[in-house]
Amino acid sequence: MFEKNTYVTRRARLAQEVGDGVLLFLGNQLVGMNYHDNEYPFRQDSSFLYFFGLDQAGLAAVIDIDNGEEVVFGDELTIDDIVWTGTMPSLKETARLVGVEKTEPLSALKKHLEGRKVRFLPPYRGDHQVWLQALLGLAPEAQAERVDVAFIKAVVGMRNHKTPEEVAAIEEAVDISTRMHLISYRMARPGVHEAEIAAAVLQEATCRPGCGLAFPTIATTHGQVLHNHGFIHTLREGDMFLLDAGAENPLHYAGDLSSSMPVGERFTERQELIYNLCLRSFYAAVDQLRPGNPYRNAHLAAAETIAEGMVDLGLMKGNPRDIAESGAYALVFPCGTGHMMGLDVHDMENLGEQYVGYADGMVKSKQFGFKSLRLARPLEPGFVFTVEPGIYFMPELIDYWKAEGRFKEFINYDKFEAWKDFGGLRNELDYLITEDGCRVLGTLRKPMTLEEVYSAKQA
Ligand SMILES: [Mn+2]
Repeated sequence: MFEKNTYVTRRARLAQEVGDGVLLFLGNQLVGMNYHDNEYPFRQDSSFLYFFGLDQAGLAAVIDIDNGEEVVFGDELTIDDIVWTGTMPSLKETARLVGVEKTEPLSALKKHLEGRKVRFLPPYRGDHQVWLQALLGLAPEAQAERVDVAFIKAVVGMRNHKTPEEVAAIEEAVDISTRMHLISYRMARPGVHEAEIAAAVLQEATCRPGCGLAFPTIATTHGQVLHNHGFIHTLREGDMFLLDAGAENPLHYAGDLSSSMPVGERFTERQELIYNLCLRSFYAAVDQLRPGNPYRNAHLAAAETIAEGMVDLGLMKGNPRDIAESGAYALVFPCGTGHMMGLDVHDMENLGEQYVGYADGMVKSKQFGFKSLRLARPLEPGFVFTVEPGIYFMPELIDYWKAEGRFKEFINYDKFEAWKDFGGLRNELDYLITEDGCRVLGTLRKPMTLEEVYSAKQA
């Protein structure tokens, strides 16, 4: 964990910003995979980590603003527990490390909340919904509309601005992530299984104490399928391989990178062409990264660059800016250019994209393509996010739009027929907004140019 003062200061600021009531934090619990005691790896709730730093299961906490009190609720180990877990520091001792003097058994939490103005964050796990029901008498379906917007906004306002110690933690995660990717460049060869590369990437993340994956790895020769977790294919000469993988550092800050590479020694001519177009769209987005400029402009710059390339290839027609603004670009780029990143790889997505990635008064589009833009708001110093435009030829989507005649003023559907077997690719890096611009995170360079890709394969 960070120094005690980090957590004390964060809680004090949160209490001041919300103003009154009792702020309730439910820590995560162990969850059974196929029976109770065969558990998924434990991952603490990120807001709980941010404000209380305690990385163990079965805790809750309150910041009682009205009474000026902070309490961590949890049960001390009994001798029955110790037989299985060994001796652990007491909750009292660990709570003190984050500046909380008062601990109580979990059973005391309900009484603490009775008759009080309780503010809570959106639950994203079934057991939290059941727990909230037991604590507050609110049925799960009634909880979404009772979440506390002032509480959410205060948490988002703080967590969206990374401090130097958080940036250092993220850079540690990004460096591990880069090492994971460098392995994939060396491994992607004809005859290798996707699963072998996924396993090697996992090994690189988990061989460091306290580290792990920040999200399930994508390691695929079918990059056009955006979230492809199957690992069922064998790499063949002529394929492209896409890796989207990232590590968590021991404090659970994330890195998130993507790489695209040829399986053989070099891309084909057509693959090189699309790779370079994707790279140009990447740097067109990066050119827009500075305080005050909405990230939506970075997305539009990437979309316009891709549209230009599509026009040059005869796949699209018209003015690239119009293709970008109309949403027609989404045929080959159906997702957003990037997302906030921090303790969660999609930072605070559980609190609501509207609050995290959009400023007050900005409305998130419902249109295909734009609706997947998780980050659009004007950028501020301390924001950390990804940049990951991609180009994807998805036969199902091409056929679907073609049948509808969607955007036929911009799209030469007949030309697309020859590209349906192309696949998809992207690169992804992580950026920090500084006082006067931006900087890429991490001290190691991930291959980006064709020359770098080819030499990483030889390394
Ligand atoms: Mn990402």
